[in-house]
Amino acid sequence: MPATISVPPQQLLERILTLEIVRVTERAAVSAARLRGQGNKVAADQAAVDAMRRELKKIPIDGTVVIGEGERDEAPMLFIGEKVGQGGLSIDIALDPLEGTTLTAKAMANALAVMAMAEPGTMLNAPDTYMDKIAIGPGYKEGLIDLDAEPGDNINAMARARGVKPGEITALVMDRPRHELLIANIRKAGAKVKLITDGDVAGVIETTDPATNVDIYIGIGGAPEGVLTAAAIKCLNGEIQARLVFDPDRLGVDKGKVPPAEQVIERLKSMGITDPQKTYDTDDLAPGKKIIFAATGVTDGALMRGVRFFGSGKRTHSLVMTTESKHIRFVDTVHIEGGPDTVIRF
Ligand code: VTB
Repeated sequence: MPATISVPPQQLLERILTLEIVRVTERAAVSAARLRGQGNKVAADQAAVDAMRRELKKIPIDGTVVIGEGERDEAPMLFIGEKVGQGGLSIDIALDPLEGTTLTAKAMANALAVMAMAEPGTMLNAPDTYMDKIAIGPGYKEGLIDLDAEPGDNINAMARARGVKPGEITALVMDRPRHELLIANIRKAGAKVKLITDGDVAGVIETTDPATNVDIYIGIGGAPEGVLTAAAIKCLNGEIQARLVFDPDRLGVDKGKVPPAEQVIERLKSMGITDPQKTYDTDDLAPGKKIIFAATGVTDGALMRGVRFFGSGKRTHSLVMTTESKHIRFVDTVHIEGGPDTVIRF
């Protein structure tokens, strides 16, 4: 009798999709990585999108993109509402085929291909606007940080909780004019500021890894990235608080640079968000009990190595984790090209 493997349906998500999701982020990362350092972020993004879409077709899911490359009209592929997969288990998908297009175009650290899957209706349908965020790793009591508190108060709370002086706390912030005061206030409290030019999904995840020395993430980044980050933070037992931002003054940009507030508010309503000022916590952003998060490094980063190309193939480094099993897997894959006689060296 041939052996059969049966997986109870309630474990399908974790057992089968954990590897499938990595195949998808790996493919996107490899395609984007081929265009590293060429100064063309649009081409790198497109390559990642095409690869992710091709790979998603092979997965046994009835998937709906809830966080994607934008609206159907503006994004030809992987737009919000797009159906993906071969058919099967109903799943919502949040994705960013290339988180850090500029980082990739400039061959700078921390570009990722990212994806999260969850049961239908269990990830916030966030619009393509901005989000004020504060996040920390696991092990702290709830309510330690507060999105509305002064940066110094959050730093002091972290320092007390860790039993160290504020000078030993490092906050990660995106280097933007809108954060000038924030950065000054964090430094005034005595803490260190690590600045990143882009890529706050990787930035927030850094807070969960003691090896990075990053304790807290603070600042305004993308809203879709906020949901992806919440999915990751939830798998890691960390905490994120966030609120949508679309006021040009707060973003430090000229009016005209972002859609008018009325337009954003209408759009929020159509997505089911009636209170634009709401403060979201991790469970509001990613309420799912079954979430899988995966990311593959495109360029080298604090958490993962970027794609390495060698004579007969390439090697990728990914992170995959779920809310269910609390396993954090780093997947190191060697992809061999060529036939059975290929000399495998990596
Ligand atoms: C944010 C951030 C992303 O782009 O969306 C940023 O969340 C864009 O911010 O991680 P600006 O408009 O201020 O440049 C990333 O850094 C990369 O997609």
